[in-house]
Amino acid sequence: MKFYHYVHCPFCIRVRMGFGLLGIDYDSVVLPYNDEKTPLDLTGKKMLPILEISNGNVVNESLDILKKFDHNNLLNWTFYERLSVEVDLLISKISDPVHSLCMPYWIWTPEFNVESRSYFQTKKEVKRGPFKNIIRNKSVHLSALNNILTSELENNLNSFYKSSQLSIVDIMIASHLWGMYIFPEFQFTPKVHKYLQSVKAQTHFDYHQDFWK
Ligand SMILES: N[C@@H](CCC(=O)N[C@@H](CS)C(=O)NCC(=O)O)C(=O)O
Repeated sequence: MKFYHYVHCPFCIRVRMGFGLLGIDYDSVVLPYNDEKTPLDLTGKKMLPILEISNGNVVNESLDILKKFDHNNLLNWTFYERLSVEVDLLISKISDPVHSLCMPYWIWTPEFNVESRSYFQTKKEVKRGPFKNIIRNKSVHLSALNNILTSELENNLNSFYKSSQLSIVDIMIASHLWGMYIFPEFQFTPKVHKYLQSVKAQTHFDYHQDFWK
């Protein structure tokens, strides 16, 4: 199976974490962000992650990919279904400041080259404004994020989110938060850091796995 992904993309990280937990092997293909042809040829959409199971058999939604392989319900999908409204809202509240803060830094990691960096920046600045202004206003995004983490995540951690066992919900939360490890002036609280590191350990996640190839 070929797994097409972007290293920084939280939805792609979701699948990497899920596959790690489920013990699913795949060929990792990191696409340059400016490669429009490969995803369009595979699915008709410029959106990753994409899993190509066999020729013509492709899946292109992170949760659909994982559901397809979680035959023993190790990720506890019913738990997510029960909490989906609050979890989706939490993810959207987390993802907004995280994306704003991390995008200007993601582009300097080895995943990007001159062309893909410029493509990414131009595309994202349409929605969010110039990256340099985002960083100038970083305190707004940092306090929004800290607020959510303290008031809506930390107090709901019972080892994992509202549970003593890891579920797909934790993979969704951790994959969205992971980007903040790249942000120079930010530190997770010890409790949230410990939580993220437990998710990492259980899912055998290695953010940098494709950088050293
Ligand atoms: N609902 C999708 C969302 C995937 C998604 O938003 N992917 C982004 C990267 S984080 C993407 O491919 N964007 C392409 C672009 O903006 O050019 C999923 O869960 O897989």
